[in-house]
Amino acid sequence: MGTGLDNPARLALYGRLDQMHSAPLWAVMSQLVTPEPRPRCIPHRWDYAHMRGLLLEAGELITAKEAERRVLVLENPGIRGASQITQSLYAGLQLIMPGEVAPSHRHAAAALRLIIEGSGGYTAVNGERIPMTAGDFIITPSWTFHDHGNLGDDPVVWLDGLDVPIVNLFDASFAESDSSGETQRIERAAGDAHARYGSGMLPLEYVPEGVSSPVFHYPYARVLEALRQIERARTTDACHGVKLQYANPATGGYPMPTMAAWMQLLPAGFDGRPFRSTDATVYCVREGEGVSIVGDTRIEWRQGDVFVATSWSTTSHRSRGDSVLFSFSDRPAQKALGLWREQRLE
Ligand code: 1HN
Repeated sequence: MGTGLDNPARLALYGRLDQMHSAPLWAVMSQLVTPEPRPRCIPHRWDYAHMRGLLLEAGELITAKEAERRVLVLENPGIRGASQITQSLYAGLQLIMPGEVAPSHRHAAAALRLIIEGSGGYTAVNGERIPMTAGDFIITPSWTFHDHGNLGDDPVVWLDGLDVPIVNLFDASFAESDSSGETQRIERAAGDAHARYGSGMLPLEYVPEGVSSPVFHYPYARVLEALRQIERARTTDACHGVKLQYANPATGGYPMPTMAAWMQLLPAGFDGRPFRSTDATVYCVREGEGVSIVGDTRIEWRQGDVFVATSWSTTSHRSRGDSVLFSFSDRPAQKALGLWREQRLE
């Protein structure tokens, strides 16, 4: 469609519209309303071995306390400077050294964490101290106080995922430090929530008012056991292998309103069929190695690597040995807004 940029009378009008903080829709409409997603983000992989070296270097130069959070932001190469890994999500790699403390604070943005390495780390969420073990999935729902520490002898590293770009899209950001101190007083034993919800029972006092899971900690050992059990009992999905979704045990729904997360097992030699969905997805390789094809990009991955598949780009996964992939996306937000679509291309 001609937009009239070659027409002097039209151009003159556009100039006067511009002075009035106005613009002709017909000149921009095809950019606003595309026939299908046209992400500015691109598929990309962050090599863990390389990023780990940089993270440890940062560990020598700045303390967790001074930084508040010592994190290397994973910036999508298509939108550098935006502190975003996708159009709607933030991701980063966080390091906490033995004896360090990352002080307690809270914010409107919700966070999830996948522990990559180290033991002896903990995060306290709303008065509950959660031990961090490699592979564990931990959530920090919106406006919950959280602080981190490392009581062990080794560096602890994890992947952070936050819905910061969604919060900022709505101009709904609030944040504050914890006036009661740097480290939360522990009010509930770790595992309290598991004792209540892991049984499949609901506590009598349970009131289904929260929008987020009352369980903040999903230990890896249990997830791996479940994946293995399902692998033995059923055929694997042609696109996704054996894939489990982290759930709010009180509702069966997503753990948080904006973000979903999964762990999937790709058995040795898995050669997945292609699929695509509107939720750009961040993967972190928990175990093994393989190759994913995302659109025209071939991504070779191994343990610790983080890679991102963009919205609506045809994706397929292949695994050499047994592999385990963690992933997260904004699927619950898209579903709540009636926007989410997926397609299997078998
Ligand atoms: C945050 O609070 C943490 O608590 C990590 O560990 C990353 C990125 C943006 C904003 C807040 C944390 C963050 C963050």
